[in-house]
Amino acid sequence: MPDIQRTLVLLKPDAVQRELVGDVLHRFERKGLKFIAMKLIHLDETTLAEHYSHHTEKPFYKGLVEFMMQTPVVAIVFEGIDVVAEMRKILGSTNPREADAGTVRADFSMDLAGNIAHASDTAENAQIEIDRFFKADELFDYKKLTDQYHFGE
Ligand code: 3AN
Repeated sequence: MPDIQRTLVLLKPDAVQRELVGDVLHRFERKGLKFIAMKLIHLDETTLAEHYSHHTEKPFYKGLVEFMMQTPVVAIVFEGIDVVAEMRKILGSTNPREADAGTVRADFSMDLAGNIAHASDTAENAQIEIDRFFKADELFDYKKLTDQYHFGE
């Protein structure tokens, strides 16, 4: 049985300001990834403290929070086979200057904070993050007609 997972992606303020939202979404679509929810959210300090709880003691935390509140972010839920790892592969390493060429972060960015997008690192964390940003009735269940070309039977 294929492992159908969900993952949470945030297209960050640098993607919004630099008008890269369409380009990045286009890459996800061309890969065959299926979005089941998408919306703009203006993040607040409480939500960011939860989302970046592993970074709250870091010297860059305050700057990261200010940066993440500059504009609304585009929050997206993707669903599909192995989508957690596939999404992180497409985005590349956290540091855009270390990311492999061809990844979103390598191709579109130079800065650690302004690295275009966040994606969940495990299926377990994805569920926590999806619950943080979406209500159950904002997630859609539909059949994508192109799945047969991307995934065979
Ligand atoms: P990822 O988003 O690839 O899972 P994390 O969770 O280590 O990476 O980092 C979360 C976010 O914190 C990154 N996307 C980046 O914007 C920011 N960040 C991480 N390390 C630094 C740093 N040394 N300086 C500034 N921002 C950082």
